[in-house]
Amino acid sequence: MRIDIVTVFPEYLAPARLSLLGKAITAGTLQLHVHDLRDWATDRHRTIDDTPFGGGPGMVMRPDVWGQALDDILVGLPSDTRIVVPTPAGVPFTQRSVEQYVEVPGVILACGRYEGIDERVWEHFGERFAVDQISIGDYVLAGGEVASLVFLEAVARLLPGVLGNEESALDDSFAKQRTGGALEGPVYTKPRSWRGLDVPTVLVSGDHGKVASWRASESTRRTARNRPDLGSLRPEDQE
Ligand code: 6GU
Repeated sequence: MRIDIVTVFPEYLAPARLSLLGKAITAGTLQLHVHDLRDWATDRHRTIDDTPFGGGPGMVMRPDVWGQALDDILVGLPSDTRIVVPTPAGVPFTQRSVEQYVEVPGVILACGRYEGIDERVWEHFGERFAVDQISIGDYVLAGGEVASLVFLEAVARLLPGVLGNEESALDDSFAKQRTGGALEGPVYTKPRSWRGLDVPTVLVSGDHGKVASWRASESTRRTARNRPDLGSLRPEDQE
């Protein structure tokens, strides 16, 4: 899968080359291209923003600069490349979204800063490409870079061969294979007794059936406590 990221802070994406993501890049499973938006500015000061029409605080990123950047990056890319715009005003980004992006050949992440990007950019490119405005949660970040790292890591770990243990993705919180997409329960390792606290005995019983049903009930309990909103997504709760 090819991912292009356009940003005014290319150094912000340095962590994308570490750990699991770094390995996926080295292995060729993930092709990552980070672009500096200012390379498409046309003036001596490399200006990429201006004051908002209609007034108000802050600055808005210019459509001409973004337009030229996206034109150049899109040359030769497949027509089913998706343009993803991280913004607090976007559609919630969920594990369901992640599973869909894994299937596409490529994504361009357009990182806005300041008050955002001139909306005409998306009107224009939306005629030829799918443009998805996504939000990673109900809080406001200073720009799309951190959200792009979130996107990258969530998608890359589902690419074939990226996770060391392919099965561990199936067990994850929100994994679709888990009934109703519930949360993962607690986990334990050695030592069996630590500071007076013992590992639940069922986990050392050797009874795989009992272990599985204990884990299922812990998962249900944790989901009800931490995410009562997910409870209503369980198939048995739907009419
Ligand atoms: Cl995707 N971008 C920004 N700038 N802020 C956010 C966000 C994205 N998701 C939540 N807040």
